Amino acid sequence: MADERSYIMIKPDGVQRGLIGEVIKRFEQKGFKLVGLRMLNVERSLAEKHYADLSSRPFFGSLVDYIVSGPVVAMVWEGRNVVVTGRKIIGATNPAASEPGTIRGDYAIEVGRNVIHGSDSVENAQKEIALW
Ligand code: DAT
Ligand code: MG
Repeated sequence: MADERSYIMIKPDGVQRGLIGEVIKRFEQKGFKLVGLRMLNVERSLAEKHYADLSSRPFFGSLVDYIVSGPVVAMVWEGRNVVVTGRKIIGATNPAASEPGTIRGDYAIEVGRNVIHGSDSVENAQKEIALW
């Protein structure tokens, strides 16, 4: 669908390291359209809702601590297959497995500081866009 949308978020480490422009550039140059952008400090309750599926995992507390540790850049990107292609641009969850050329492959080494979030399905994208 040409008007498919994904929720993409630059996490606090990405903002602090000056990677906002680099992330936007990669999505723009691919051909996607930025349709919404907001910089915000995240309430703990919002971070917990965003990652609710992971609430039973041992790293959940530190994941939420990380997301609330500084401002994030919350964005909505639009375009054909943006969810799946956005995940490819971002790279694998653990930067140790992310290919060079992906955002995580180029800019991260630790799973707990992996720079960026991207929706993993069209359904979750709709939920996340509504949430944020
Ligand atoms: P993704 O962000 O690639 O969609 P996910 O939804 O499985 O990955 O997990 C969300 C975030 O949680 C991920 O970006 C980093 C953190 N995380 C995932 N697995 C982890 C682990 N084994 N140890 C520490 N943090 C982890
Ligand atoms: Mg995920």
